[in-house]
Amino acid sequence: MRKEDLKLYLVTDSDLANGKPLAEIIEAAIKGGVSMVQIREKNSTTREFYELVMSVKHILKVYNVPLIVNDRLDIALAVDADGLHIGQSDLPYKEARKILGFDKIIGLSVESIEQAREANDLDVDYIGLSPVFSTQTKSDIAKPLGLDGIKEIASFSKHPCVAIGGINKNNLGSIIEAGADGVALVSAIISQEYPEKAARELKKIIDSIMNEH
Ligand code: TZP
Ligand code: MG
Repeated sequence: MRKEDLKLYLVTDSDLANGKPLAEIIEAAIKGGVSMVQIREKNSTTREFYELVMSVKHILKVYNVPLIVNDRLDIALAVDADGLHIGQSDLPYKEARKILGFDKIIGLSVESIEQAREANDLDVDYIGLSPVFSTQTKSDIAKPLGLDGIKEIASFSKHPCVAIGGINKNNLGSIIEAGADGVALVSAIISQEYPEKAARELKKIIDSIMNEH
């Protein structure tokens, strides 16, 4: 996996798509600069989740953007996704790696400094720092890590770090300044009327800050 792929990471939630097909939003977002996409569905049946991933897979292929499946190793395998994203209550990382092999990307969410330290002993491809700020999008979130948490984790983590939770155009710059390699967002792209424009605006901020350093 290329660290640059984490720069602007779109995580989906079809409940927030205002009825628009996810494939349409994803294509627009990629045109605007999204560099990686995670399909995350918490209110779908297995079949719906599978069909949704199949319906967006070709778009990601055309644009050469990695496709990551949230939590569901079986679906990641079935659709031959580029990777899997797991959290602290999902299948243990080592089991997921055993089944997926080293050709696939595995990302792991960490919700504390301690968990980020533990992740240094795992050969995950990236860690998700979750959440950086509070958010309406996910209900069962841990205590926000804040910018200080991001700074601290980025200073010792041997893995690329992507921050998630409550990120928008107004606070995104501060997260990159704190040392994150990228930002993962749901509502700041998915629920926007013009996802391409939204993604372009976010990407511009990231690039301007990364180019300064
Ligand atoms: N994990 C931690 S916070 C979150 C997830 C999936 C939701 C982020 O959504 P938003 O709309 O970008 O705050
Ligand atoms: Mg999970």
